Amino acid sequence: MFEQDRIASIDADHIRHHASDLDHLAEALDRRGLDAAQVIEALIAFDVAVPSWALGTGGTRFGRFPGGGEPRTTEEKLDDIAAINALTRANGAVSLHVPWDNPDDPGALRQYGEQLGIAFDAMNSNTFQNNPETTFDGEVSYKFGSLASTEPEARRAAVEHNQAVIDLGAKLGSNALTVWLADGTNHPGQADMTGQFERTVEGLQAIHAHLPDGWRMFTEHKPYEPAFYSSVNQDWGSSLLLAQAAGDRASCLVDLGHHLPNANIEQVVARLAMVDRLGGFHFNDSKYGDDDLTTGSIKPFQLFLIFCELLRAGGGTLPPMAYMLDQSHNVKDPLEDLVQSTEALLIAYTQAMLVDREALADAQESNDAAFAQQVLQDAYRTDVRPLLAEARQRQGGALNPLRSFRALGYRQRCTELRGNDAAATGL
Ligand code: PSV
Ligand code: MN
Repeated sequence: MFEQDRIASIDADHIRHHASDLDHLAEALDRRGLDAAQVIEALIAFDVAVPSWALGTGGTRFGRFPGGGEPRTTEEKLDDIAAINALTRANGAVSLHVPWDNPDDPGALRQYGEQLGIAFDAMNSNTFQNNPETTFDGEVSYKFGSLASTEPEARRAAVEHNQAVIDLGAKLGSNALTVWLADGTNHPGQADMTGQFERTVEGLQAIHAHLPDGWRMFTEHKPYEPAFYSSVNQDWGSSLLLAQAAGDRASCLVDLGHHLPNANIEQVVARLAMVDRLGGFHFNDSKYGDDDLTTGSIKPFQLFLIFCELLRAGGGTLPPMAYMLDQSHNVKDPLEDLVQSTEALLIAYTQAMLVDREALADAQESNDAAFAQQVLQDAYRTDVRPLLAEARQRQGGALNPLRSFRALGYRQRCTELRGNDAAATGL
């Protein structure tokens, strides 16, 4: 991967300015009664998993413009994650999607991950596409749904696929399964919506019963696409009902793009955390729908407010759950986009740590809306980037991961090695 002294030599010209920016910020925080050292420690502990399906160029149904040097195998996907993790020190895990990733030798892949310092986060099943193994080469189809299907063979295939994904994950050292279903309808009257939901509950219960000790499962909701009239798991209410019915180790996963326009996502987060059924996140950003854009690039204030709710739920610390990215990179280099998203997450998290939570609680208690807003804005308007840089530096990472990624020429080397036409599996 990258040699440590190369990362350090790129930063050598910038280290003096970084030190003075950090001193200045630490002093300002100190005046506000905040301890920069504590924030840096929390940042060092934070990690967000990279989705294996987002390491190649994405596309839309209108086309795809590959960028060159894309990973050809799951191993090469891990190489890419290890490359950015060497710089960000916050991407030490991968979230696999089966069968887009379907290792012949899970033990060897696990070992490969260990060598690179990459762990296996939540596994993702796929019953939104037929695949020869689980749908027996066309004998069974998910065209009219998977867990919700009226066809018993399709439901059985979907349950068995999810159970097989759990078995594979157990061999890799993962401990969670995310279930996102495309099940729904395109036309009013096409299906009995109650029947669909009841069948889905039955399937999720069978999958839940298969979880090994220490495993969790997540239900991921989404209002539309690919189903455009109704989705079985369309919002956080349905997701909560499904998780509660599935079993006590099931909770809800919130993908930031899976809400109808202008939904108050921070409130969704607060509600699910309150009933102890918030299991994890797929971070991304959106303008209109499930746009899968760079995290924090469109609504950074919303991201900050989500982290405020998470800290509220954790009594000042981030609750342990599955923090993952889920994006599609259509015009940017996927690795650069992931680096920028990771930075945006860390910024939002840091700003949330700077909120004077006592002052906010007092303002809320006394209905002082103006002061409550000021407390939030004091934190949100702080440029916290020197704290992030310091956290990375202390772990051997880069002061500025994007600058270093370009200077190290990783993409050029991948293109030489993998070619211009390599296409990663995934979206
Ligand atoms: C669906 O849009 C989703 O957000 C789910 O997490 C899928 O598993 C992923 O994208 C990839 O299709
Ligand atoms: Mn998702």
